[in-house]
Amino acid sequence: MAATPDTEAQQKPIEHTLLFIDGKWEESEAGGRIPVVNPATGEVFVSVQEARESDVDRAVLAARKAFDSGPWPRMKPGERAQILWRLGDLIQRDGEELARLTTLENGKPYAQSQMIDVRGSVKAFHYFSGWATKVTGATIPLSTPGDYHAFTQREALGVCALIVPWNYPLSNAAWKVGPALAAGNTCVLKPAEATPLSALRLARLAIEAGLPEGVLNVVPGYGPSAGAALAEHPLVDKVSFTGSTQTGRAIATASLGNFKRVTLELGGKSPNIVFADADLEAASAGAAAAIFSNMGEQCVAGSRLYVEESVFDEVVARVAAIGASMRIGDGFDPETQIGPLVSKEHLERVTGYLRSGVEQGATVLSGGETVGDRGFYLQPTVFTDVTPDMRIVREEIFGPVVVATPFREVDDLVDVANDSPYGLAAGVWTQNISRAHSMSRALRAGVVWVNCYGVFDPALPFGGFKESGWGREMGYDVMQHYTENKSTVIKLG
Ligand code: TXE
Repeated sequence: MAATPDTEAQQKPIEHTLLFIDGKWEESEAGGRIPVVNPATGEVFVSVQEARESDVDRAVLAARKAFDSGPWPRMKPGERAQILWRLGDLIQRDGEELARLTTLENGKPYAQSQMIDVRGSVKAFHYFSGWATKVTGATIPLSTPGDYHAFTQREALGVCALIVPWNYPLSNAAWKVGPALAAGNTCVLKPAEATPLSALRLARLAIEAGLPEGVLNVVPGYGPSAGAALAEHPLVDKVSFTGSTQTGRAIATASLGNFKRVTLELGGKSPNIVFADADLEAASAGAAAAIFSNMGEQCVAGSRLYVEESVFDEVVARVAAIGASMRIGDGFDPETQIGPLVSKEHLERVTGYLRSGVEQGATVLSGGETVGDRGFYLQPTVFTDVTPDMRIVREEIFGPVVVATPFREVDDLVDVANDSPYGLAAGVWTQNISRAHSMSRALRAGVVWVNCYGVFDPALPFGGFKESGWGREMGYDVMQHYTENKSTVIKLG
């Protein structure tokens, strides 16, 4: 494991640790604090104010006021577009600081914080800035007797509660804040308790970009208190959530009180399928990246690897070798390829899966051990000799752990690949174009990547089939989830 580099990045002060409500930095009413742990060291390096129910209430009231009587929903779409574009520019300007905060709170390699989290957020705000001026309705020819002019228009929903997880703390926020604001909504963003810092920094940039007060509020807090208070709040019109399927279910239930609009981006157990005719070097590298990048803490992780029997040993050996060669270490060490898992609890959850795999008879082909005695490091791990009933095959592990299975018949393979309560993503590696299309059709997943994996774009709809969620993020699809469709009928003559 790489040595921990100097602690300059840790020692620079953290500027924003208060709640952001109604355009102001506020103390929590109950005075609670959330300790923020650096996953690379296991040490608390700062604490932020903890929002409880009364703070969430203040934030929702601010967002309500900003929606009901503030300038934002009434502003010309072009002006909203300019502010969102500027916010994207400011994220780019402060990219180094945002990447530092992301690596400090999440642990991922700094270069990945820059390339994926920060750049992804810039792209999201720039892209959604464009939608502010392009959400339109239609004119509808009626067959009703009489003469009418009928048309639809898409209107903002109101107050959106945006509840995000810790694996991509900044870009997950951007994926929600961007479209919500482009449509003219106001928001309350609740970052995950482990990763509040980049979201608070985003709030500061929002003021600088010219967002009116109350339009974006940021309330770090715990799920069962602050998160649940948002999901239940009668003045919230919509919840957009990314996180576990279990919490998604709780949010859907809690939101029923006033029938909030709900979109959910939940877990996955995505199949990644390698046919013998694939470019095996590219497929093996792609399969390794699909599960080991971001420490496997990705909803789309290619966590079930299916390889055609004739090339199984070769591909799996290559994936294991890539995993074994990855440099594990502190995310601030430029040589690090795989950082720590996000928290002690999460490391324990993942190692619990490793134990269950061994107990249920699977073979650890490579990895399988924690690393070092400080921080939350785990080796990239490949399991073979797995059976479909094992917990490591059925449940989302959310760590750098892949289960590999050989296949012979394509029909059986499709059944096995689809045999999951999840349906978020899938990968297919083949040079046969007809097979690529037929697999894409047969796989029950929100996105199918062929000869690539994990390709995201703000223009590309993203979301899950089955228990992987409700609705879509990105693209025009998401704009529909942040607007209501209103029909107007005018009698003529
Ligand atoms: O998730 P939670 P956790 C999966 C992954 C991981 C597991 C648990 O398998 O191992 O979830 O992680 C807020 N009402 N994913 O416990 O609980 C919480 O504060 C309202 C997949 O961290 O789903 C945080 O902001 N909100 C995933 C957010 O929900 C509540 C990303 C996510 O936390 C709440 C993360 C409640 N009752 C984990 N309880 C993905 N799809 O990418 C918690 N929260």
